[in-house]
Amino acid sequence: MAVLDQLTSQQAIDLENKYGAHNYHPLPVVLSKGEGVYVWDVEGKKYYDFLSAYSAVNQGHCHPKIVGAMNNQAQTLTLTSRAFYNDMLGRFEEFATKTFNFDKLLPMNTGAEAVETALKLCRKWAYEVKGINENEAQIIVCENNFHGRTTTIISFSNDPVARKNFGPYTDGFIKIEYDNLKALEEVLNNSNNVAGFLVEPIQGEAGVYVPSEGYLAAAKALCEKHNVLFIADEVQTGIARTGRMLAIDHENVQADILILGKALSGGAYPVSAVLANDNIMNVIKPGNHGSTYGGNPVAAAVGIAALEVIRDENLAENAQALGKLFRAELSRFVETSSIVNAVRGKGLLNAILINDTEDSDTAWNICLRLRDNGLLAKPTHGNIIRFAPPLVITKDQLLDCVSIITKTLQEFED
Ligand code: IF1
Repeated sequence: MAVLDQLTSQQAIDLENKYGAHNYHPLPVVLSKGEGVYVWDVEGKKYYDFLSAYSAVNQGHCHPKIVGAMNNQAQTLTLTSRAFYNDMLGRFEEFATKTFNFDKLLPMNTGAEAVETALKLCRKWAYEVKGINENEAQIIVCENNFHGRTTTIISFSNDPVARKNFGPYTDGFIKIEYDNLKALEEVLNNSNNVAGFLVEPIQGEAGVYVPSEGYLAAAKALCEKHNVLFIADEVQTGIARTGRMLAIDHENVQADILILGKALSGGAYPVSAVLANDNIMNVIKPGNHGSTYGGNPVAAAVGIAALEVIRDENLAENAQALGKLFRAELSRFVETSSIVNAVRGKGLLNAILINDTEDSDTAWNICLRLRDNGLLAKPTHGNIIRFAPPLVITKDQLLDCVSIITKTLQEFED
């Protein structure tokens, strides 16, 4: 069989099982086409995508403006490395820094790379500006965090599956309870070596935990009081997903270091970035940090187009309005449901809590049935199902999906 011959779903699955590392347990569906809120499997069945590649495809699959920008740049100049300048990076940096109100941007590729960049930047600022003794900087993180999968990042994870047998681990992190200001204040009052506080504005992987109203603003105020950098990981919550350009915008919080990824490229190409003002970013000198692909012309062209689509199609406003509708509709179902305990989220980052134990396969079985019924979603931890469609979804499409979800859940009621 020639490599590009049409595959059946089973053939594709068998190939991955035989030749691919088993670092995922995908839902058994093999996708071959995407457009807007829809994806198709190799047999031609159509689905609503309610995961959006974990909020990377906010602008919808294969958005013509983003794909057009990528195609055009890919036929012009793809990669120069940063050994030379290119005519696209500065334009992306200017557009993105003005969009998010920062002096400077450091371009990377994946979210984890951007998180690692932010940690290095925070530490260097701590030694050279704040004056902490070298190698003594501490960065506060939250229990049940998810910031990526590099060795340093999993060093401060408490997920045994992501962490076990990858030691020895990186030092210099203090873990506190999420959404607990007293825990943050206690650490800040008792240590002069704290450099930063790294936080997800909503904990996505942990199960779409939305913190108490005012938590982020109060945490930022505590950081300011103690000359500690507030580092917002908006890789999943950013780029209009929660109904504002950034999730921290709901509380008018300006991060000291902002981390972006995923939908910064609309799912077309790996693009991530770290943004900060000069008093922080200027500690980075030539040779301190970099990446072969970081800031390449295609990433820059795609990043500009992806941000223009968010702006021009008012996707934050759409996420805000349709997110409220989604939670209102699901809340009505929850009132009389024996299988769903709650619905929670912000904008179009939502989740339902299934009335079963974490180690049950009920949420998985519900996702299999949702797949059969034409909607793709996946459980996060155990009994929580995340719902995150592309932000280009219309009201009619959303109500159609609410109908699919509630009818499917009905099949699992007692
Ligand atoms: C997987 C989770 C989501 C992220 C936040 C940084 C990163 C992520 C807040 C790193 C990435 C992805 C990774 C992907 C699945 C997905 C995920 F389930 F892993 F936790 F979304 F919740 N900060 N999240 O959510 O970005 O390096 O992946 O570009 O690893 O399975 P990345």
